[in-house]
Amino acid sequence: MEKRTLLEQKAKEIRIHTLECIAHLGVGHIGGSLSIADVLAVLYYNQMTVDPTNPQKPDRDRFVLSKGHGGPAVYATLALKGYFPMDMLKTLNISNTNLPSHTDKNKTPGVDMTTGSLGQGFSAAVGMATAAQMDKAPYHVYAIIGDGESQEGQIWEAAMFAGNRKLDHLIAFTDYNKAQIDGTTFDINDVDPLDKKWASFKWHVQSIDGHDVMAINEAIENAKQAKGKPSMIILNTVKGKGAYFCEGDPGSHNMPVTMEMAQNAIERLK
Ligand SMILES: Cc1ncc(C[n+]2csc(CCOP(=O)(O)OP(=O)(O)O)c2C)c(N)n1
Ligand SMILES: [Mg+2]
Repeated sequence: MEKRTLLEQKAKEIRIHTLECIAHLGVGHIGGSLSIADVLAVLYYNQMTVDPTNPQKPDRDRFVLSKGHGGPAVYATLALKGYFPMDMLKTLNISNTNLPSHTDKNKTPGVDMTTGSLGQGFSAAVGMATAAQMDKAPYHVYAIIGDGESQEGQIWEAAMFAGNRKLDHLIAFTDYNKAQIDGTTFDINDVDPLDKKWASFKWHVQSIDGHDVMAINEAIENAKQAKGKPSMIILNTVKGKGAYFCEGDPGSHNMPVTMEMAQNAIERLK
């Protein structure tokens, strides 16, 4: 199968299972989960060296979802990869679950960092990349931060440290879906120009269509070639991408989703 077709198919499957598990619960962070489906497909189906049968393998690539509320999309991806049975997706955010709303490394196989308090996961990713550099280890550390999350001061302290330390095994993404919890990022506290900000912190920066799997793949290849600098790939995305009932709507942050809504959305995706 052609690479684009395969990766687009995987992104579609991630969206379908994300919709299903949130609808099974009845409510969830649908908007920020669906906007990262394409980057997750590229990472887990073409770029990352991981072994679902050995999630703690020392030389594996690491992945940190710093915007931890996008957990459902990560769980859909990990289930599809075989880290745990697909049926477990039905336990999203219920009592005593191993799939809490926000990602938790002590609960879910394949999750490398516990996140949810915005800003903190990215600092942990920078720490992991520092360890990789000190150990001369081969692995890369991938992290996704939100555009609303980028309004947190902690992001910029970690960014400054990573740039100064030349952490070139760190490849980060901003899910630039233009919305956070209370509205658009422009209205609340504008993060523009993100590209110039990251470049001034001594990062290699690319800005691409975050829903184009081949553009994402190429950007990661470029990032791996950029020696002596960490990489920021700004993903221009749409919140709720792929769900007709909330696509592009800042109100999609955390909303009720019925089985009927999910089924209708899945029909349109197919
Ligand atoms: C430190 C902290 N402050 C506030 C929150 C509450 N909160 C959860 S999600 C969110 C908005 C995040 O927006 P963004 O990073 O753009 O996420 P996305 O659009 O991808 O859903 C906020 C403010 C939090 N989780 N952590
Ligand atoms: Mg956002």
